[in-house]
Amino acid sequence: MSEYQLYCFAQSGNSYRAALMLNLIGADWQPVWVDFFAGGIQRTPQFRSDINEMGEAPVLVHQGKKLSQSGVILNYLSKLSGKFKPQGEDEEHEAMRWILFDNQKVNGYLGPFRFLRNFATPKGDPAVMAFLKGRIDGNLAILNKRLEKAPFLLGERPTIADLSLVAYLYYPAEEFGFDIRAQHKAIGPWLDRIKELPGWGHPYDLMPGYPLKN
Ligand SMILES: N[C@@H](CCC(=O)N[C@@H](CS)C(=O)NCC(=O)O)C(=O)O
Repeated sequence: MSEYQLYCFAQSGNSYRAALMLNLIGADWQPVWVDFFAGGIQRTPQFRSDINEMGEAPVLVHQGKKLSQSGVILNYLSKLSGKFKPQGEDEEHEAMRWILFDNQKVNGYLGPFRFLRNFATPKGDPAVMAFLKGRIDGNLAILNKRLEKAPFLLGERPTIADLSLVAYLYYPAEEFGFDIRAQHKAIGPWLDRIKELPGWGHPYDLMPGYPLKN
C-alpha cells in the first residue's frame, strides 16, 4: 500500500490541488476513487462517519490521520516535505489569505459554475449562472492583477497558494464556455509555468473517473 491515499475524483478541482501537490513533491500516493456523481457516495452516512463528516472530497489518509479541506492538506504536505512552503510568518499569512480567497471567491464560484453547466440535472438556472459568472470574472481579474506583478502569487517561487489557485484552471475551456486565458492575460503564462514543474499532471490524468460513465 502507498504511503498516502487520496480520496478524489477526476472532475474535482478541489481534489486536484492535493493530487497535484502529492505528485509535485514526489510522494508515494494512490488515489481512492470517490463515486461522486452516480453513487453520491460522499453523501452516505458511512462516508460521513468513516471518511469525512463534512461529506467532501478530497480526503488525505496518512499514517492513521484523515485530513480534509484542500488548504489544510496543502499546508500539511508542505510542512512535511519542505516544498512549496511559505517562508516565515508573513508569507504563511499571505499564502493563507490567497487560499481562503480561492476557496470562497475564485474556485469557490468556478467549481459550482462548471458543475451546474456540465454535470447537474437540471442544468443551472440562467440567473444563477449569470450571477456566478459575474463573480468569477471579477475575482479572476483580481488574481490576474496580482500575477502581473510576479511570476507566482508570493513572488519568485511557487508555493501552496499557487497550487490552490490552479484548482479548476486546467480543465478544458469548453467546460466553462469561456476562455480564461484569453480574458485574463497573466493567468495563462502562470499556468504554463506551473505546468513545467517536474511531476505536473492534468487532473484527468492524475485522478480516476474520467471520462464519466453514465
Ligand atoms: N473547501 C473544500 C471544498 C471541497 C468540496 O466542495 N468538494 C466537493 C467535490 S469537488 C464535494 O465533495 N462536494 C460535496 C457534495 O457536493 O456533495 C476543499 O477545498 O477541500
